[in-house]
Amino acid sequence: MRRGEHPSGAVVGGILAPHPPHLVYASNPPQNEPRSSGAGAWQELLAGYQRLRASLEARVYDVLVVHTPHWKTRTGTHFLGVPHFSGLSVDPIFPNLFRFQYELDVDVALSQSIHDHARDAGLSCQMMTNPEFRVDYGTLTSCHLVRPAGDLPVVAISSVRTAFDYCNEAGDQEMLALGRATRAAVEASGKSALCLASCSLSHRHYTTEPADPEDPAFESIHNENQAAWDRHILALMESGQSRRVFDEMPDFTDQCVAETRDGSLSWLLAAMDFPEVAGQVHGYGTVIGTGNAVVEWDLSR
Ligand code: 2X7
Ligand code: FE2
Repeated sequence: MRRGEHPSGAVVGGILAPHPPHLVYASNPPQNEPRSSGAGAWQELLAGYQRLRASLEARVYDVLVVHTPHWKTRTGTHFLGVPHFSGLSVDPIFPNLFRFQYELDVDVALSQSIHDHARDAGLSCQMMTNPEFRVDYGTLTSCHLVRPAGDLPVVAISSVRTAFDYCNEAGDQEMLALGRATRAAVEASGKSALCLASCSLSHRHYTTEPADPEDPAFESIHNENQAAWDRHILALMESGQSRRVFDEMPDFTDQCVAETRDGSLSWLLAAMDFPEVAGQVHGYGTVIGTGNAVVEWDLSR
């Protein structure tokens, strides 16, 4: 959808929007307390996000809907249900890189409607109505990197534990239902939504850090098996085979110890109704050895 045209009630695009806090750190936004060393790691990913933002400038959307692996809920899927959240988000693993002062507006009406559609489809779900709730860094990082202005409301969706309690296949089936519920609620809302899967691809990572975490000499994929899977998944995305990505997800998740186990990418593919249009890979790179890609599906084409 181009500027000036404004369809009502549609998922107008989808983004694979990985959330390494390192990328926020490297960009030095005023909200983040630590200052980048400027040593220059993660250039491909930073450039990928820049290309994504340039591409999105020509598009119109009302709301970001994000599914995040770092808000893990024990019983059912939860949805932010308070109009505004603010606070300090500190990455528990990388407090040296991410201490981020946030303000987040929530589209509570859409959040509630996705919740209701999901509940009516038989999923266990709940609204998060605690105004003191601390929003997870996956949501904050992906939304910031996609749209640093922070001027649009967000719907944030937690990751339920089904894949961990049962198996990857069961988790992906639940995400299929949640994605369909998301799509139906967006269509009924009259709003145009950009959906974000906040996750990496391959996820095997180094367990030591150099003195300067931004040292580019330290960065490479953990091993060739992981790289081969990432290349394969990206080739499927680029050739419009999103259904096959979903079908192969359980194997990918297992063999890459992937963050996709938390469901974000499976949910996104279902929310987009398995597009056959090519996903545009804006960038691919590693962070502490994990594989990360910025991919955009423009569903208005
Ligand atoms: O949460 C993350 C991640 N998913 C990937 C890389 C580095 C840090 O944090
Ligand atoms: Fe993560």
